[in-house]
Amino acid sequence: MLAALPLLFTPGCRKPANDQGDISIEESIAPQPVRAGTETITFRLTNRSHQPVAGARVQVEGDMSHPGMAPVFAGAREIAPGDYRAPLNFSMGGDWVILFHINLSDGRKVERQMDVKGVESN
Ligand SMILES: [Cu+2]
Repeated sequence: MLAALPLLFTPGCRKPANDQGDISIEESIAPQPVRAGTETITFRLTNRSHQPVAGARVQVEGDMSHPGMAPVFAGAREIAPGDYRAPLNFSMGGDWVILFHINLSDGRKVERQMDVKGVESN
């Protein structure tokens, strides 16, 4: 699974264009600027009709692009229908890629990703 990660580093993949394109994700991260340590990732899932997608189980994974670095994981909590939050521990400064492993309540699986570049070192 980890060996396949570089294939996900394709340009423009923040657009929900490829798989399961009816699910959109809007994400933000706080506090800013992003520093090494625990940051809060907040995201909203919506469907094609812009309705919130509730009841998804989401695991958030943080990866760095250089070898020898273990990924970090966090489970997301749904704080309102379609709104989710996860505390993710950025274990070092640098460029990160966040993967959202989304299990929808209807059983479908969706993957989304977010680039977080230039995380500051502590
Ligand atoms: Cu690293």
